[in-house]
Amino acid sequence: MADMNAICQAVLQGDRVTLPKLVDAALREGVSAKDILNNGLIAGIRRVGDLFSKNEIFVPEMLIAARAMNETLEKLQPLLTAQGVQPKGTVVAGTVKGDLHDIGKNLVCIMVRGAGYKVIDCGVDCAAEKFIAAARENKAQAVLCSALLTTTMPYMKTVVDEVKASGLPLKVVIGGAPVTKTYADKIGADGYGADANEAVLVTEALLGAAGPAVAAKPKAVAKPKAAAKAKPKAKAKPKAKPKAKPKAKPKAKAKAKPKARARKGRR
Ligand code: B12
Repeated sequence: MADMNAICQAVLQGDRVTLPKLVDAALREGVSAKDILNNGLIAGIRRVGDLFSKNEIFVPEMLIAARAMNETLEKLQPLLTAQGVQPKGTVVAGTVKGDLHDIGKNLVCIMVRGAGYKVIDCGVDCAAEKFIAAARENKAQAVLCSALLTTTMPYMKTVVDEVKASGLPLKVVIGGAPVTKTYADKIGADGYGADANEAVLVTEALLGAAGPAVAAKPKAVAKPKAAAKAKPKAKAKPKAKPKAKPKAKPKAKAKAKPKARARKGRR
């Protein structure tokens, strides 16, 4: 019998060998691509997002999981289209003008795409006009804007202002290392996310999570072995215990979520 929990687990482990085999087996058994997407793949990538938010896995594990998920999604895409599964919405994403950092933005794109949205990646060094043109062309509902430099962060206000001036029904969500919830509120952005998982949660909150690709809650899934191996023993801590290194100035929306990753230059 098709094992959705095993698919979920394979995403979590980033296991590019086992995952397509499990998906093929499930398809052969007659499970719909939509069920595989919702109850296996999305459930798995959500778990990845949760663990990432809790600092229980880190960027490399998240990228490995996302790569396995994306490869499988590409394979499932024709079947999903044939079965009439529509994306939950469309967003455009990019790093603002003057800024070439794209690792965080790419993670955001991967996770939001994994959550069932169509993501138009505008790349780096994006002027407001580029975001707006892409949103107009693709009938997007939101702009996800990233900045990593304190010198480029103020350009997010230009994006917010120009989006408002465009008259398009677009939400603007911002994020990136120097960005805070307070700053997002100050410039009139509609949403802020501290990491790629929050990018998904905020997008869902603003655009609505309901739709054809809503994932069921995953069953208990073990942490990826790679993550456990990668961490030094000293770092291992019981799940319920609060994090040892809270940030001096936590982001307002981050629900006291500290970042264990070194973030020099973060405000
Ligand atoms: C890698 C890196 C580079 C690479 C970028 C490669 C690439 N393809 O991205 C290169 C070498 C090109 C680079 C160049 C520069 N860099 Co640099 N760089 C970094 C570094 C080390 C890591 C950034 C990173 O990828 N982090 C990992 C990702 C996963 O985290 P993240 O980007 O924060 O994204 C997460 C969240 O913020 C959030 N998020 C991000 N975007 C969005 C968007 C939305 C909508 C949401 C909801 C969430 C969200 O989700 C992500 C995933 O969880 C940082 C140091 C640091 N600790 O951050 C410096 C850093 C950002 N760089 C810095 C500087 C100064 C520069 C340069 C100016 C250096 C120079 N003198 O040339 C240039 C600027 C070039 C330019 N015009 O952009 C400074 C910025 C200081 C400041 N306060 O402004 C930093 C902080 C280093 C430092 N401590 O001084 N850099």
